[in-house]
Amino acid sequence: MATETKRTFCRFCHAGCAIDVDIDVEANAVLNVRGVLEDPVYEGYTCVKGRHLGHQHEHPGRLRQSLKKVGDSHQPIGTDTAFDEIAEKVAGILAKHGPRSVASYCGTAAYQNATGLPIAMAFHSSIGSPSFYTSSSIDQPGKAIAPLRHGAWGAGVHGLETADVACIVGCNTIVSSFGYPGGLPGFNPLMRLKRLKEKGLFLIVVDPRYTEVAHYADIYLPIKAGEDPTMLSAFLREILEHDMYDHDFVAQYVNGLDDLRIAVDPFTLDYASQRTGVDKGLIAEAARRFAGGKRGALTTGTGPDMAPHSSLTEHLVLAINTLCGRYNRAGETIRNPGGLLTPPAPLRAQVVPPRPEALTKGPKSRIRDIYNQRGQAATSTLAEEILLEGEGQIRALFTLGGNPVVAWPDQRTTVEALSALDIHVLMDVHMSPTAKLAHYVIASTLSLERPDVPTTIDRWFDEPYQHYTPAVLEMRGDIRQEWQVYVEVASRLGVTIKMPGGDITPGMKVTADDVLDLIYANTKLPLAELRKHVGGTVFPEYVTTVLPADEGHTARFEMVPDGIAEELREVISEATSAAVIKGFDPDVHTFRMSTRRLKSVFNSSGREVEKLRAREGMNFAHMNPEDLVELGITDGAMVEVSSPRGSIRTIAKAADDVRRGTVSMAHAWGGLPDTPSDLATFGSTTGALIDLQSGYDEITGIPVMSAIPVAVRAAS
Ligand SMILES: Nc1nc2c(c(=O)[nH]1)N[C@H]1C(S)=C(S)[C@@H](COP(=O)(O)OP(=O)(O)OC[C@H]3O[C@@H](n4cnc5c(=O)[nH]c(N)nc54)[C@H](O)[C@@H]3O)O[C@H]1N2
Ligand SMILES: Nc1nc2c(c(=O)[nH]1)N[C@H]1C(S)=C(S)[C@@H](COP(=O)(O)OP(=O)(O)OC[C@H]3O[C@@H](n4cnc5c(=O)[nH]c(N)nc54)[C@H](O)[C@@H]3O)O[C@H]1N2
Ligand code: SF4
Ligand SMILES: [Mo]
Repeated sequence: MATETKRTFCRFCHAGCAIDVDIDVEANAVLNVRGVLEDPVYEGYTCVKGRHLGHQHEHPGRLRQSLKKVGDSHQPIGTDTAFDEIAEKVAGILAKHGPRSVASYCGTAAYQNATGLPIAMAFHSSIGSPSFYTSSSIDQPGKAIAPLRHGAWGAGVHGLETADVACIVGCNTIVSSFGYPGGLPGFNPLMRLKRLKEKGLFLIVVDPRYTEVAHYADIYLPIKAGEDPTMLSAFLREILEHDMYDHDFVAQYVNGLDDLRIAVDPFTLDYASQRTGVDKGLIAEAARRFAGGKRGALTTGTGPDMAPHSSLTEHLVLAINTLCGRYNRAGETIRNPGGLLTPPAPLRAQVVPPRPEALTKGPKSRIRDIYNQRGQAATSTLAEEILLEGEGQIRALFTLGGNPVVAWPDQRTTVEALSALDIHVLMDVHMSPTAKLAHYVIASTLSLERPDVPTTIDRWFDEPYQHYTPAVLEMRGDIRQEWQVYVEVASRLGVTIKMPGGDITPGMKVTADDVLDLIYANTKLPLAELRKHVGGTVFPEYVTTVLPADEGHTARFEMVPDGIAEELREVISEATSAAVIKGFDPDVHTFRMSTRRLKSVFNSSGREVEKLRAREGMNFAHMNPEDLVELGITDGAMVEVSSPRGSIRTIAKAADDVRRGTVSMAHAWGGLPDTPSDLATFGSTTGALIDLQSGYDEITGIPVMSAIPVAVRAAS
C-alpha cells in the first residue's frame, strides 16, 4: 500500500487545528489523523472529531452523486444536468418575481470553507438579491450590532493571555473551541487555560452549568438561565457604587456615565440575587474582583446571546469593559493585527464612533421589520418570508452546509416553509433531515477535498498565524465544491459574479485557487506568500504596535444610547426573563431549557459517524438529580419537555453539574417531525420549542433560543 502524509488543518469545526493526515494513495482515503506537535499555535492538539475526519469522509452514507426529488423519493441525477435544470427554474423565478425571491442560507459548513460563503454572498449581490442568510444571525448576532450603539475601540480589547482577571459568561470553550479576543482561545483551550491559571489568572465564570471551563474558576456564579441582563447590570452598579472604574479612561472617552448610574440603580445586590438565584455576596465579590484587576475582559458565548434581551446583554458587556478601561493603549504590542487575511488597517487607540443609524438602514424583512445587518438578512425571518405571500416572497433557496430542519428555530414553521418552496437546492455530504425535503441535493465536497485557509478565526488567533492547505484528497464521484454550484448556475443565468479581485464571467474557467485569489485580493499577508509555506506559520513581521489616536479624534463611547434605558426598565418590569414569551405560565413552565454543546459532534455534523455518536449517545435532557427526584422521574427515563410553542420527547440524564430548575440540552438532533425516529439514536430537536413571534430581539430578530421556559414531566 502506497501511503503519504500530508499536512493540512482540520475543518470539522471552525478551530482549524493543524493536522498530519496519512493517506492511502491508491484508495484516496484517510488512514490516520494526528496533531502537529511543532505547530506554534496548536502544539499537537486535536479533538475526537478531528481524529475521526477519515470516518466522516468515508462514511457509507456519503453522497457521491447528486439527487433530484421525484414524487416522494430522490433519484440520482448528473450534477451538470441538475445545474441546467436549476438554472432554468431560477431564471424563471428571477424574471417573474425579481431578485429578492431568490435566497441563500449558509450554515456552519459554509464558514469552514473559505471559497463557499464569500462566493454565495457575491452571487447574491451580483444578482441584486438582499436575501442572503447565514447561521450567524441565529448564533450570537448581538455581538456584531452592540458596537454600533456603544462604539468600539480601534485597538481592541485586552487579550486573555495578558490578563490578570477574566469573566466568562455562558461560554464553554473547552468543549466548543469557541473563543474570540478577550475570551479563552479555541486553540488547544484546556492547555491554554491551565497555563493561564499557573500564571495567576483570576477566573470568574457565570453559567447555569458547572462547565468544563467553570472547573477552573476562582468564582463560579450558577446563574438562572436568562438572567444575565440583571447580573451584568448589578456588576455595573457595584463597580460604580464602589468607585472601582477607570476614571481617566472614562473621563476621556465616555459619554453618559450619570445616565448609566440611573439606569442600573434598580439592580441592587438584593434584587439581583433574588432574580439570578446567586448569593449576593458572591455577585459583589465577582464584580469587585473583576474591576479590581488591571487587565482582562468580560466575554460571552451562545448562552446569554440566545437568551432574552440578547442585544441588551451585549451592550452591557461592552459597558463593563469600557468602564474598566480594558482596551489596548498606544504603544502596546499586538501580535495579531486583526487577522492576516483582512485588508491592511492601522490599530489606533481611539473610539470607533457609534453608528446607531446603521441599525435601521437598507433592506429589511417583511417579517417583524428586522433590518439586514452586515449584508445579511435575519435567518429567524426566513421561514416566514417563504410563507408570506405578496411582493418579495422567497421562492427559491440555496442551502450551503446547513441543516435548517434541525437547526432553525421553530421546527414546525421551518418544515412548512421548506415544503412550500418552488425550488430548494441543498449542498450537503449526506442525506440530512433537510435533504429529505430538498428538490435537488448536490453531492458536495468535504474539507480535505478542498484547498482552504482558516477564515472565521483569522482575527481570533493570538499570533500572526495563518495556514494555507491544498486539497489533500481527490474529489471522488460526481461531486462538486460549493463555489462551483454558484459559478455554474451564474454562468447558465448569464450573471457575472463580482469579487474583490475581479469578475467571474459566464463560461470562465476557474479553479478553487483562482477563487481564493479573487476573494483574498487585498490582504495584509498576500496569499501568494502564504502558499509558499507548508503548514501553519507565524509571520512575525505582522506583529504591530498600537498607534496614538488620529489628531483631533474626539469620538466617545455611549453608555446609554437610545433604547438601553427603556429595555432595562422592561427587564425590571418582568419577574423572570421568561415573561417575554407568549403563553408563559409561571406555574407550569417552572424550568428553563439552556442550550449547550457536545464534544464529539458539531451541531448536526458527526452524529452520522457511529463512533462519534456512540460517545454522546444522544441529546439527553441533563437535569439536576434533586429536580428529577422531585418530579418522580428516574435517571434514564423518557420525559416530555414542553414550552408554550411545542413539545419534544427525550431521555432524562441526572447531571450534578446543572443547577436546579435547568434542562441543559444540545440542539440540532432529531429529524423531521412526525417521522418515527429512534430516540436513542437520533435524539430530538430543541428548535421545536422555540417561538419566532414573541420574545425575539427587536434589532437582530433572534428568538429566545436559550433559557426557554419549559415544563418537564415523565412520558409514557
Ligand atoms: N435550539 C437551538 N437552535 C440552534 C442553536 C442552539 O444553541 N439551540 N444554535 C444555533 C447556532 S449557534 C448555529 S451556528 C446553527 C447551526 O445551523 P446549521 O449550520 O444550519 O446546522 P449544522 O448542523 O451545523 O449544519 C451543517 C450541515 O452541513 C453539512 N456539512 C458538513 N460538512 C460539509 C461540507 O464540507 N460541505 C457541505 N456542503 N456540507 C457540509 C452537514 O452534513 C450538515 O447537514 O444552529 C442554531 N440553532
Ligand atoms: N464540540 C462542539 N463544538 C462546537 C459546536 C458543537 O456543536 N460541538 N458548535 C459550534 C457553534 S455553532 C458555536 S456558535 C459555538 C458556541 O460556543 P459556546 O458559546 O462556547 O457554546 P456552549 O459550549 O454551548 O456554551 C454555552 C454555555 O452557555 C450556557 N448557558 C446557556 N444558557 C445560558 C444563559 O441564559 N446564561 C448564561 N450565563 N449561560 C447560559 C450553557 O450552559 C453553556 O455552558 O460552538 C461551536 N463549537
Ligand atoms: S477542535 Fe475543531 S478543528 Fe480542532 S480537531 Fe477538533 S473538530 Fe477539528
Ligand atoms: Mo453557531
